[in-house]
This record gives sequence, C-alpha cells and structure tokens, in this order.
Amino acid sequence: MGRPDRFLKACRRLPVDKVPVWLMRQAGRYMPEYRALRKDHSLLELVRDPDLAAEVTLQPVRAFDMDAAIIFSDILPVLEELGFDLSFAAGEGPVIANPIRSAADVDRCTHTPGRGRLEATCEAIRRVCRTLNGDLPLIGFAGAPHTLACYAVEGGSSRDFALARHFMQEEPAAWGKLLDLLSGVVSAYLQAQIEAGARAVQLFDSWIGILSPDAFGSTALPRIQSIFEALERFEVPRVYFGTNMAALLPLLHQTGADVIGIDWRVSLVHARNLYGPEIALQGNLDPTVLLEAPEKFCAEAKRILDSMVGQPGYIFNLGHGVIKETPPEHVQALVDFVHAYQR
Ligand code: 1CP
Repeated sequence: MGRPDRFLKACRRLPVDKVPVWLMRQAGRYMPEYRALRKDHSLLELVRDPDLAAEVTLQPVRAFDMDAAIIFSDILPVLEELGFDLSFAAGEGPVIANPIRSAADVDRCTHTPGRGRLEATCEAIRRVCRTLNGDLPLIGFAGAPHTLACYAVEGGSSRDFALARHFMQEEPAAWGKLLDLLSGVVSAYLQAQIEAGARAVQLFDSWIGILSPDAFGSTALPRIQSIFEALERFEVPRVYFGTNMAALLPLLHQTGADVIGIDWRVSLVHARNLYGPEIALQGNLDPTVLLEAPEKFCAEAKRILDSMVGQPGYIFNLGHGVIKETPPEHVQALVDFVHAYQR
C-alpha cells in the first residue's frame, strides 16, 4: 500500500505506511505556475473553465509529492446559485454586489440551479480524475452554510463579520432560512462532486469561530449534520474544517464528520482526548511557520507528528491555507519531512 490510498485509509482510521499529507490551498498564488495562469485569467475564469480548473488542480500534484489533490474552485461561487452577484476585486477580496440586508432579501433568494455554473467544477473533477487515473484521491469541497451566509450578509470579507452577527440577532428566522437554502445547495453540490469522482469531501467553515457554543448548536450544527447525513450513502470520508473553534471543539463530534480539521490554536492531543479514536484528525501547522527556515518548520512539524505518533486516523495538514509568500521549496521540504518521519 502506498500513496494512492494513504489519505483515504487515514480518514477511515486504518493503518498507513506513512502519515499522509496534503495542504489546504495547495494550489494558489505561492506557486509560479498559478501566477502565470492568473496573468491571463481572473480567479472566476479559472474556476469556470473545466480545463483551466483541472490544470490548476494538477499543478501542486506535479510539483510536490502530495497524498491527495483538492479540486480547484472557491467556496463562494455557490452563492451565485441563489442569485448573488459575485466578483473578486483586483485587491483580491470577494465582493457580493447584492448582499442580504433584510429578511425580505432572504425571501427573494431562490435556488436556480445552473446560475453559478457549478457544473464546470464537476466537469473539472471528471477531467482531473481521468488524469489521476486512481494514483491519487481527489477531494471535493464546499463552504459550510454558516460561513457562506456570513459572506452573503457582509457582502465580502470582514475582520469580525459584525454585520452578519447583527443580522443573526435581529432576524433569527431569516438567518435560519438562509442557512437552510444554503444547506440545500451545498448538499446537492457535494453529491454532484462525489458523482463526478471526488473520493472525499471537505466542508470549509472558516468563520464558525464567531459563534458561541449555544448559537453553534442551534444554528450551524443542524445544517452541517443534515449535509453530512445526506452524504452517508456514498461512503466517502467527510471532513469538517473550521478555525478559531476552541470553544466549539466539544460539540464537533456531533457534526457527523469522519475527519475533523483544526487550526493551530488548538492542540491535536486535546482534540484526540475529546473525541477518542472514533474520529480522524487533520492539521494543524501554523501556515506562517512555513515562511521560516526548514529547520524551524520541520521542528514544528516533528512536534505535531510526535503528538500523534502511533495513532491511526491522522492526516498532516496546515491549520489554514498556504499563504502566498510561502516559498514553494518549503512546501516540498515539509512534504518530504512528513513522509520521512518515523516514530
Ligand atoms: O486571485 C486569486 O488567485 C486569489 C486567491 C484565491 C484562491 C487561490 C481565492 C480568493 N480563492 C482561491 C481558491 C480556493 N479557495 C481554494 C482552492 C483549492 C485549494 O487548493 O485548496 C479553496 C479550498 C478555497 C476556499 C475558500 N475561499 C475559503 C475557505 C478556506 C479559507 O481560506 O478560510 C474562503 C473563506 C474563501 C473565500 C475567499 N476566496 C478568495 C479570497 C481572497 C477569499 C476571502 C478570504 C477572507 O474572507 O479573508
């Protein structure tokens, strides 16, 4: 057994020959090959063209010795299915020209499949899978309803998502309705990605950390559960990833995830003690550590690997996406270090 099934076996908590490793945002601006394509195409052009999206997905597969590929897209194009007008400004942040500002705005949202051309992503998945030919599993992904709703209300990125938090307080029923609409779209989208060939799926909930445990339990959690429940029949590993969620950690086993991805703010050992061996873990090197010299990031990776040694159900990853200043040779050095690691 080797590279083709290392990642999937670890998701299932089965023994593996080496700790599998892939990196969130492993395709992107830190790679010269990606920047070269971005000279001629916008981010959304890359996402909407199956050939280009497949090419970007394969760039890190060719450049590094990753144990999984992740389809190149973004979490936000799903919002177009509900009528949101999405663009990425030159300064790189997402912009939603028609954000939610009232309960009536939520009532006007309807799901019109095809508007966001998510089919292009499914076609890119089929093409990548043909090229990979079983040598590497491809991960599909989507944004979780809570994080997508945050962008839909805020209209873009935010330091603290104050507008979204205000909307949740002021209009709890409309917030719930928006979460339900998004759950429906995300659920159908992930199913389509699996049917197209994705061997695992990851739900990105980057802004879940703005919620209290009570609010998480009553708003975000039931929607994550329903999405993961609907995927049960496909028998592909379901990964839940969030950041800033130390306070939510004790609730996450209720999501129904097979794998929980955590950031560097919480310790893997703490998560393991909470969940026991029933849930696989993924993470959690601070992406900024990869800017440091190899001795430094390898020492930090060793500390993480030592803490999980001998435990099945562990996948090495960063605690959040690769940042754009990361030298590509550091990525390869990290992957090599993880693969060479012995207890
Ligand atoms: O112009 C560019 O090329 C911009 C950089 C970029 C890239 C490479 C953006 C803009 N999106 C992406 C691709 C992307 N986005 C992937 C690719 C697959 C991979 O290799 O991992 C994935 C998984 C995402 C997911 C995504 N998009 C998340 C969740 C993960 C995370 O980073 O927290 C979020 C929050 C977004 C929104 C987004 N996309 C891009 C930007 C600048 C933002 C806003 C982030 C913010 O609000 O701070």
